[in-house]
Amino acid sequence: MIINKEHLFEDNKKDLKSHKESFDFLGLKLDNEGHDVAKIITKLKDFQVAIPSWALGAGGTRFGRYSFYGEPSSLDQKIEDIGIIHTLTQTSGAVSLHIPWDIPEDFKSIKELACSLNIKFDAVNSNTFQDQKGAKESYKFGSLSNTSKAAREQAIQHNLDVINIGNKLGSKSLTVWLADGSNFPGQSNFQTALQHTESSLKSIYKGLPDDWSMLIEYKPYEPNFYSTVIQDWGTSFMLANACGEKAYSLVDLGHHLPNTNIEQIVSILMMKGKLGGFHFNDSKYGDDDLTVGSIKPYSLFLIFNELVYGMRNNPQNPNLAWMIDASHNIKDPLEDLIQSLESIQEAYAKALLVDQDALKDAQMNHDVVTCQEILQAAYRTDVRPLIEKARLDLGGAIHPIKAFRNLKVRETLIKERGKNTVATGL
Ligand SMILES: [Mn+2]
Repeated sequence: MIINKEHLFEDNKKDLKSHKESFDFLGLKLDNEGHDVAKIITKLKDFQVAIPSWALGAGGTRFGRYSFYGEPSSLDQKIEDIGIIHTLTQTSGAVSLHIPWDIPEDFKSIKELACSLNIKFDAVNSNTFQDQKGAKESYKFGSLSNTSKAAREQAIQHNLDVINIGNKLGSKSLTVWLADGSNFPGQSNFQTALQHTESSLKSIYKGLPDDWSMLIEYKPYEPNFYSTVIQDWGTSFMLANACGEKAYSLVDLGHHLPNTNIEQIVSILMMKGKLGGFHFNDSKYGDDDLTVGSIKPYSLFLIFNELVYGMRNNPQNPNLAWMIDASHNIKDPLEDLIQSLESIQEAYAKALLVDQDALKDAQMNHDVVTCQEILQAAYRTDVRPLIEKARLDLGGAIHPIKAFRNLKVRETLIKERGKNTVATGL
């Protein structure tokens, strides 16, 4: 399904008047406060978040999975789904492929399809957390860290194959997330496991094209419940430094123990020029993979405040690869992604409103109350009219969820694909 632009234009008409009124009101207020509204809107328009190829179908837990009707059953259909979200939101102009779940059969045609929908190929993701059909070696006891040289070599080769696939599509980065670790004390030698991991990552790094980067993700626990080899940002940072200047840390919001100060991690990594990518989701307890901004929107804002600070003040840090890494167990996956995109844009827009100079002054004067006032004044601003304006200017929907329903997207997908399709890899 491809959204008919004329139908979308017609649908927007219903909300045009109220949008304009709220935008004019907010625009005037921000203008009076000294903000450059046009510049903020340009920044919002430029902000694109990749959708992972595994997020278009219903997710599940180890207890079960409830499928969603009309799910995409091929890579083509997944890219079409991202095209639908991008047409409505104008902020998801990239796909992040998971290999081997989504290896293109025909590179040329998949590139043409993505191009026709204005979708770029972002980071490619390797998978050494499960055994693949016909694989000689098992990852049951680790991949890049395995005590078996043959298993390590198989995992290294897989990552090199993923780079090769990404290269044919125009990707420029490889994301490595390792499930390696141990379930019981004494099972694994911490030092040997880390040494093996470092040397395996260096072998992959050697195969990286010059204009590529390697993003190293960390996670404290799960699937292993006693130790994880790359458990935290410090370990990821250490490995990125050991590999070289094209290797970076990747922060996934859900990959932290409760109450970790993620904004501080973001800030320090950017100061060191080593924050390469970002995975958005939200959580209450662990790696819950919930809709972005659904549980802790203020934390998300504080993280964006540091990201904006870093983007302004840390030229040593590269442009970030942004991606939503969530799982949709009970919602329509496309509606869930639209909600996540909206939350990301909201947090970004609010962070752009923080008066960094005034904050610095207040910090210098040890005026703690004013510091909080400055942050919360930005956070409490309802920035939705700015996001609507950015979308509308680009031809998107004023209210993407409403448009999704008014244009009967899910009904059409079910009609086209049937009820019982299942997205690959889930
Ligand atoms: Mn992730």
